[in-house]
Amino acid sequence: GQDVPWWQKAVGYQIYPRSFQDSNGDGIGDIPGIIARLDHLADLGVGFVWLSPVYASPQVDMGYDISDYRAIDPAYGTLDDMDRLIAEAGARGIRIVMDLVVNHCSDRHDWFLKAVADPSAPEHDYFIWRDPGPDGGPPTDARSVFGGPAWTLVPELGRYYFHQFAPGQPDLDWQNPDLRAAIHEMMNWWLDRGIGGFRLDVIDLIGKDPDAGVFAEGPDLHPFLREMHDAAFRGRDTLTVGETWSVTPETALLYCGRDRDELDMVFQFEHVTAFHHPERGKWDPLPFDLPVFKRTLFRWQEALRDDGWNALFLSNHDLPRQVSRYGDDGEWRVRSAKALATAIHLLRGTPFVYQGEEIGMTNTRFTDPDEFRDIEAIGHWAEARARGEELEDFLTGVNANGRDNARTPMQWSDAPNGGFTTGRPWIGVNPNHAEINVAADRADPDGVVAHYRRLIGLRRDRRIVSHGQFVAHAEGHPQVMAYARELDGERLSVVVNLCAQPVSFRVPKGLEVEGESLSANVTPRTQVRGTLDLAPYEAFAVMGP
Ligand code: TEU
Ligand code: CA
Repeated sequence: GQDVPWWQKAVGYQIYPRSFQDSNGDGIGDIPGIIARLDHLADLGVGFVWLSPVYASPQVDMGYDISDYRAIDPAYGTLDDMDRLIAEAGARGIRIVMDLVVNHCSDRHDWFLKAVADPSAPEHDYFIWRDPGPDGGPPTDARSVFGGPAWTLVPELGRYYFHQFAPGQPDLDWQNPDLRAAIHEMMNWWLDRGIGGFRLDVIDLIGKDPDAGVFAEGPDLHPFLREMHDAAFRGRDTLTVGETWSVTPETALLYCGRDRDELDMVFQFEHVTAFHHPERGKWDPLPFDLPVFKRTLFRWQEALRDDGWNALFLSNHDLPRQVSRYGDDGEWRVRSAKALATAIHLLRGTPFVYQGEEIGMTNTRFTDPDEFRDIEAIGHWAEARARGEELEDFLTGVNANGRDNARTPMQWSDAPNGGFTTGRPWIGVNPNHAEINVAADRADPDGVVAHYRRLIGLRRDRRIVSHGQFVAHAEGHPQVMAYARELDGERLSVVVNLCAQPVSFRVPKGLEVEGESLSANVTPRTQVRGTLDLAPYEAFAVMGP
């Protein structure tokens, strides 16, 4: 079809390497394990992988603390394994987009070791150092995302360094042009190796001014992104997607507008944070509210209607399993997993599938802090306990929104540990792996995988799915998400009942269509008009003139 970037017709698949497939029995997923599972991705039809970090790392934050940007962590494999993954994936038409964490590195990175050993070393100024505050304590009251202060003292220097995240993740000082040049050089080193692009971790933070208390979307952010584009992306057929928790529909085009020469897409999180308590955040989840959910997604469809491009997702390695958070992980698990996929995959933008989402994997249940592996939960439990909070209250939040829910091992079969490892897994496998696993789901022609494969195929093959204009409908309807896509006189009408009750849905005029059933999770329909009796979690799409 018309010359559009490859990633506007492709679906991404996020792999969290530690939990995807172990190949050597040490209980930790690895790159040879990923290579062994590429046929699963090829069968799904995804066009690229977003690979969470596999670089050398002490694993304080599961690889989001990089100690050598040009080395693969031995637990995951070698650079040869990485080259093999790029080649094997490429042979299946799948690009490898790597996670790049450059807002901070690890405190075990050579740069930081030199910075501490010798204040006059050039690497010292790759980081943000400040003298103690007037009381001898941290320079400001900034807090770490993982609990505790965002400043840590290096006694031998008598100075504090800034870390938005763990003390093991010192922020890099992007004000330093030598640091920026070193990052750009490393990015080109990877791009020259044949990767398909980057997912840029918390990239909205690199323009920070900690003295002014400005952390996200600082004054230098866009100049730095334009410089990065010129230094590493210009002229390459890559995909760049920024993780930007602070972005809004009003600021999105500053990142991904066609004439901005910065990034191709950004991950926004308004449909996630809409259900976080305003004060207590994710640890005190608000009940799902469909009109709020729809209003957010529809607002983003409008905002990027003529420029920019949406990244569409409900799950990732930081988020709870979507069928538990937004669907029904009990009686209607399979059908609601398909309904959520239909709702997201037929919007305008590039959908991302998180490993396990394609078989309707669910949250797990934590009963003891010893089961936590995520530094964020560990850090926030320490603060909650210090505040005298009860464990069961904190566990409610962890079981609803804790990041470890997404990090339990991929469930491949009903073998021990779900076929993920023959060893002792680094994190507990969800007990429901005996029923919920790839082998079982694939055996069902009506399984969740089959539904995802079809949706992914529609994006690849039907221009109305990839490029049709979005039209919102029934925005206020409390149970049904309905919208249309329109292109060249054709309409694709999408209707999704996102609740466990039957619903009688009066079709708005602008949504009416008669024609071909493109997708259905109950019975195929060819008509959208009048009043429809929708079954619980029934979802379908009909295309016609
Ligand atoms: O996440 C950014 C981030 O801040 C999230 O951890 C989020 O704020 C948190 O889950 C509370 O909702 C990115 C990575 O995706 C995450 O895995 C890393 O831990 C973090 O940055 C630091 O690199
Ligand atoms: Ca392993």
